[in-house]
Amino acid sequence: MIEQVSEIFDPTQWQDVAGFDALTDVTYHHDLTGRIARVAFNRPEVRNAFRPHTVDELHAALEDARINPRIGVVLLTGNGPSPKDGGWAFCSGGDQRIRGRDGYKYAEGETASGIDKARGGRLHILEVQRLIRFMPKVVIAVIPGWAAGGGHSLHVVCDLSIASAEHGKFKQTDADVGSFDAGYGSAYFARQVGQKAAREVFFLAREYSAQRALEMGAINAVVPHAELEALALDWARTILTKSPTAIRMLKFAFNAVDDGLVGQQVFAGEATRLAYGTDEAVEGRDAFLEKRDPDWGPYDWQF
Ligand code: S0N
Repeated sequence: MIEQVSEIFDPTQWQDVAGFDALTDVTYHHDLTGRIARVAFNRPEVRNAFRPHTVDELHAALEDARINPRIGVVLLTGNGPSPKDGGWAFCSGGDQRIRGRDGYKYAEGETASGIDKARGGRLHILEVQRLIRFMPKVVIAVIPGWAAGGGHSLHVVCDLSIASAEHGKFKQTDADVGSFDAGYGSAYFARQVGQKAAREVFFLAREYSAQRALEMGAINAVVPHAELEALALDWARTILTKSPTAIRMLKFAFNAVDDGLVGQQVFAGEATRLAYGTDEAVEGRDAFLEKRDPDWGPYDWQF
């Protein structure tokens, strides 16, 4: 039996992932078919705030899920409740105790051995955002409690979001703490909920409920707390019945309109990959390798 990492985590549904047994700040599991990944913040005593080491682990687990061809859906969530006060969180953003003038620092005693100190000041949570955005798999934010600050931004960048009816709460504290996500966290959020609503969320920095988030179009579903992870698994299993190529092309199509030339590059890369699978492209390659002119005769100029 694997460890009960969160009160609403069902250990009978999950298995540990080889090579990830030394994680401290996140937990990482695969479902029993090896096709769904669950990555969870594991610092419930600070509402799952991330320090640089948390982000390193988060990135490593998500990257492992990205490159695993069996995995089709990733659930990103937060373990809980807090042993201090019973509070729940998805993620409360950057750990404010160790934020310096030039970014987030490894606090004394928190430096992971072997990690280059020069990496400590980077806002590398943005690399995690890009990993979620560009991985050709569906990432679902499973929100059991607070999504605040940079944690709010992470749910924004996920493909789908579902939240606990009882504990799911949202707040964009960036302007309260002199920090701001001027990228996906704000501008893309405005694409989701509209300019007026997004500006209200950031400029007033008030708490809003899961129900209000649903009404704004910021999330996809609100469910009883005890059913949250079961619903996430149900949605993941439904997605896994779909065509993987259709899902990846659709995700990149949804992204492309907001991602400029990078969005076009990602979508175009997939188009090229698909084209490589045609006889026509094989003829082009073979003609070069055989030092002859290509014979495009069999290939029509389709309309
Ligand atoms: C989440 C809040 C609203 C929960 O309130 P609640 O339930 O009343 O709990 P508290 O008593 O406040 O908290 C319980 C314990 O947890 C600690 N704690 C909570 N959040 C943090 C945190 N972020 N850092 C460190 N500790 C935290 C509390 O201190 C308390 O501990 P004890 O019991 O010891 O007192 C509420 O907690 C809250 O407002 N939290 C702060 C939210 C916040 O402002 N986060 C930072 C916002 N900024 C970022 O995240 C920047 C992120 C970033 O790196 C970035 C940079 C550039 C571009 C993009 C981003 C990006 O956004 O991704």
